[in-house]
Amino acid sequence: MSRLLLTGAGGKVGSELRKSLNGWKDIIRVSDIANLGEARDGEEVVECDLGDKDAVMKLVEGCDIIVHLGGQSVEHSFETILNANIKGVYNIYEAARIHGVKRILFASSNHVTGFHNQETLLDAKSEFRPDSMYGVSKGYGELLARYYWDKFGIETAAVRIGYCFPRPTNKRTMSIWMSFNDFTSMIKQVFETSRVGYTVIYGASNNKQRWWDNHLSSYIGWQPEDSSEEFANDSEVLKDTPDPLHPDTKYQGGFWTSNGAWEDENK
Ligand code: 15L
Repeated sequence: MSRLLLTGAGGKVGSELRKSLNGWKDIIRVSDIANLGEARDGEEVVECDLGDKDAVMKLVEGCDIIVHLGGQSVEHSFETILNANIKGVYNIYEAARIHGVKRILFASSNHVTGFHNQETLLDAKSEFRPDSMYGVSKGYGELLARYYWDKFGIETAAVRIGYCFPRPTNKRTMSIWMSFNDFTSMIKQVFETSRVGYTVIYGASNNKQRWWDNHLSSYIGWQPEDSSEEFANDSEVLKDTPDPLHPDTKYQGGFWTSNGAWEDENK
């Protein structure tokens, strides 16, 4: 009997993966802080606040592999990020250690490296240059995952997700778009390959304009099949004529780099 835990199953990406991963393992345990409704065939539903260590211990018990999407997925207050993305990711790894989970896919983000120029081709060794407290928290998650691999032998693929939505909406997201289909195939490949160790994968489809080079994780064997080119003539994309000198256009993190501190903007 194999059981996959999918955290963050109520989010935009999570709800797609909830469908596309159904039936891949005997049971998919779907979890979120939000109500996920009735369990579907092949599912167990667990409502869980990732910041609650006891609840996360119970959540992880009995699972073989984890796709950890859960947490705060955009910029927010430090307190919210602390609970969901700092305590939350620690609770997941600690529960994995206690319950013997051997491999995790951790949903990191392109905002870990958001202050790199759009002209710079990044790879898994590129320096952290977070553009938000959210990006900082994802960098923490990557470091924690690295630590749990070196010290406790728990394997992780940390995926710096670009823009995982139905379609790209502007020039920036044309470069960093990842289809749900490609994300699903990546997840399956990460858990079906013999060895992962600790690796960083940039999560983008086979787009024409690329900012990321995944050669350091090529041993995983993931080949994205979709491309943002099929949306190149969408009116939304065509009408996006960004000012090349504006920080939103200069940096990979786009408008995240020019936003002020969340605390100032939400007084
Ligand atoms: C992310 O990390 C967010 O979760 C997603 O909502 C998008 O904003 C994406 O980055 C992006 O960079 O556009």
